Amino acid sequence: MKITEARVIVTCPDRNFVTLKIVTDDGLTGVGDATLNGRELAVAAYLTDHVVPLLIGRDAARIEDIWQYLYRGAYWRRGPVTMSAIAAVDTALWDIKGKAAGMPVYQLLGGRSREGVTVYGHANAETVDGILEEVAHYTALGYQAVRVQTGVPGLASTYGVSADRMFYEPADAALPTENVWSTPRYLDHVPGVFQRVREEFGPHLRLLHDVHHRLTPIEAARLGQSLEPYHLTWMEDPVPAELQEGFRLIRQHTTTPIAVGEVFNTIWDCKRLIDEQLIDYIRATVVHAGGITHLRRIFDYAAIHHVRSGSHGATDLSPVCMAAALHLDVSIPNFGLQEYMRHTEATDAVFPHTYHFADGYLHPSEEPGLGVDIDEELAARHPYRPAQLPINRLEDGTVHNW
Ligand code: EZ4
Ligand code: CO
Repeated sequence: MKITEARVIVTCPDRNFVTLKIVTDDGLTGVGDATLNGRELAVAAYLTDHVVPLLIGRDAARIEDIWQYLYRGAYWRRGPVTMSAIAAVDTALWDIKGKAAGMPVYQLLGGRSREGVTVYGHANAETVDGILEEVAHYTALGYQAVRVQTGVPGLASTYGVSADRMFYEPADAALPTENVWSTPRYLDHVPGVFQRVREEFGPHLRLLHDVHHRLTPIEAARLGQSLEPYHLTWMEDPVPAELQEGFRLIRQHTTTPIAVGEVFNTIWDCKRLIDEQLIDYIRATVVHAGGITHLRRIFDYAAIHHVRSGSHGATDLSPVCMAAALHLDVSIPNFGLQEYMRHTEATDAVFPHTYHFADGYLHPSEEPGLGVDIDEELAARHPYRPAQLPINRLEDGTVHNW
């Protein structure tokens, strides 16, 4: 089962995606997602120039060996570009192994640990009334968990809220748009929104909120305390996580559970957070954290520290990433929740897949491999368009975290 070819496909069916397709001499193919939102072409070049030439002639069955070869072999370890490239190779090789075995990938990971993958949707609106409508929309679709993002009075635009509610897309311009942020306005407004949502929907709906790295630890502690009466499932990315020790302070002050990890690339980014049980959910993804092989290593490490999974699932991760995530989600013992933002019709058409949503759960494909592919002819009709993520400034103009 030798690798004969690996193609890097860049396509923009409503947004940019980078996909790696590996072909073997016995005619099997596998796909892996390599999309790094706003920095797509860096990963495409890394793959084309530095990884694909190393793959040709290698045994596609040796997933772990190829992972180690690419990770250690680069010498320059870690980082989102390198780890997304390695992830794409790893994911494609798991796809090929599943096809060779005639089994869905989750069977190779130990088989099912649950009947379905509980997902959360995004209720986004400027006003509380708008949010109540959006939450009702998701509960009507069967969702058991909803992330609530709100506009903040006095701020023109806020992370997570956009005109097109179902297909929220932050990378909205060739050069970054600029938002204005005020922590005091935000901290004053958010608890009242959750009070209204709890009153309206009762105690059982699971509620989540994404702080998107904007607070300091003591500010996050205040937010966590003020949200305690509304029993959130998690408060996400309360502070930037470069300083893992910073989470100790939040933890000392609040019982609101904490989720973090969508920008993490390796187990080293979360080792202390997990060791010291400073978080409750680890949100790393297949694509940005080194593929199925490395993400499973992170989840296993989390499992022995009572930390559950909560993988990122925004629309900037392609259906290839989602397909792979579901095989992990359904098989690991410590699954928590899976984020599920729906892709647009154009994206779904380029990436035909057989995972599906029913009654608040996503179900992984039962086909051999991952159960997802890329239609290369259709992909070619959607050429790359430069698009970057916004930046954020405080009211006095200081650059802040977006
Ligand atoms: O801003 O994926 O939880 N989800 C998120 C996302 C991220 C985007 C960045 O590309 O925080 O909306
Ligand atoms: Co997030």
